[in-house]
Amino acid sequence: MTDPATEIVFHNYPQSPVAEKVRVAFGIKGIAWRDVEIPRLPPKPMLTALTGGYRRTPVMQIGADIYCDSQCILRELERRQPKPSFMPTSDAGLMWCLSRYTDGEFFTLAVKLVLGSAGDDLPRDFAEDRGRLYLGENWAEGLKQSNQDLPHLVAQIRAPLSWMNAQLTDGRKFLLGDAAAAIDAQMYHVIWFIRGRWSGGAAMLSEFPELERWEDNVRAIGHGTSSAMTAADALTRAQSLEPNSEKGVAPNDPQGLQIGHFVSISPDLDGGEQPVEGKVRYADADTIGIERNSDEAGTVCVYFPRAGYRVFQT
Ligand SMILES: N[C@@H](CCC(=O)N[C@@H](CS)C(=O)NCC(=O)O)C(=O)O
Repeated sequence: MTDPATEIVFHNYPQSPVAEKVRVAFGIKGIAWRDVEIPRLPPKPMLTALTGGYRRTPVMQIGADIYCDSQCILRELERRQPKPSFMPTSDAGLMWCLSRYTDGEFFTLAVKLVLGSAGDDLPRDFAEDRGRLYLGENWAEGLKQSNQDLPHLVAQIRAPLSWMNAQLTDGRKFLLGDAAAAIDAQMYHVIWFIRGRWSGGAAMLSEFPELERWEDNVRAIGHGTSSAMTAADALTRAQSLEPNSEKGVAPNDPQGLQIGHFVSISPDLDGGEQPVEGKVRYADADTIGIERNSDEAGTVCVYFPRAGYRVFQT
């Protein structure tokens, strides 16, 4: 029987590219996980009860420990199950730096391309939600601009695709060699999104045969094994358990954080998102964990990456 305190519960929906990144990561490690399908649009009351307000996709839950953002999720998976490693070469530091590009600029370019080319075909509520999330307050203007800028956006995406194609011309199976790595999942999710959701995706990618071969290899990794779970069961699980993770703040915290400080955390960009509040339980250079209490979820610890998030002391 699987232990509810250690079982991986993954809150996601099938169309989410960022969730696809983590599903491939589950495949790399051969992980068994529980699949909680969340709504594509807010409100997501069962999810935000766990996270304290964070509404993006995906979120990973292990008992009463809640991991927000795929960066945080991958790091935690690597910590809990080091083998096979997400970092099969000795370049882990460089690979984490490179992932800030795949998850940041590269993903944003793909979002602009997909939203911009869909134009008026986007359902109104979806356009409003994703426009505000990714393009800021003036999202309607941003959508129009992306629509006019499509050839430029394609050029920005085509350049890194050509670099990856060149990297693969020696016949290697994955970007770093024979073993799949986190960077395969981190690059792949953007390409999966472009191929699946942009009408010109297949034609653009057909320019890059090595990349298409690599896509097949990543697809063949699969997603590990999953079985469905209801959001209500996931919430009950959090409520019935206590956070399990380490307590402590690493030396030299640049914001002077200490255990018990009351903070609020939000993505370091203007997506109009609700900050998450709680008391510091854990903080180091790359992760912060805050403890929260609520009737619905009991006591949980909610984790965010430090890179890309702003921590306010309240
Ligand atoms: N930095 C976040 C980005 C997550 C993200 O933007 N996910 C998209 C889905 S692919 C999202 O949340 N869209 C809005 C939603 O699902 O409500 C991560 O790496 O997890």
